[in-house]
Amino acid sequence: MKIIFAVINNDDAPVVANQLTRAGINVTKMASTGGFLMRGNSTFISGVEDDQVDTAIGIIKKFSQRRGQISAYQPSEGSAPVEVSVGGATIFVLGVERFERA
Ligand code: 2BA
Repeated sequence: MKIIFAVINNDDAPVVANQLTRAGINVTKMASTGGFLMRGNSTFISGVEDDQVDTAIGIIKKFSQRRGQISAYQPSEGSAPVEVSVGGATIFVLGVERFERA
């Protein structure tokens, strides 16, 4: 079994959650904030069997769009705001030592 963490744009989160659920993949959505832009995003946690990992990642990639967003971060005082490319999704896959439902 694996656990997938996926950081997803809030605008994509509803459709990604819906598509994962339709594919029989359980998911928990948590409200999160990106450390660079300090804007809200969504972190999905999904515990899946090994043979579901590629399906889950495929769905996340398919429904997560890459977007340009203006960053308030200024490398030096007075420098102009810069546009950064955000997403589609930042995905981590970790092994699960033990899983139980109580
Ligand atoms: P943020 O930290 O708000 O980052 C938003 C976007 O800003 C990033 O998009 C990237 O294009 C840019 N960015 C981030 N740090 C930067 C820096 N030090 N200098 C210049 N540009 C920078 P993504 O890479 O697509 O990341 C989207 C969101 O995914 C991030 O939001 C963060 O919440 C999460 N994330 C990305 N990489 C991560 C990692 N290695 N570990 C944990 N979370 C991560």
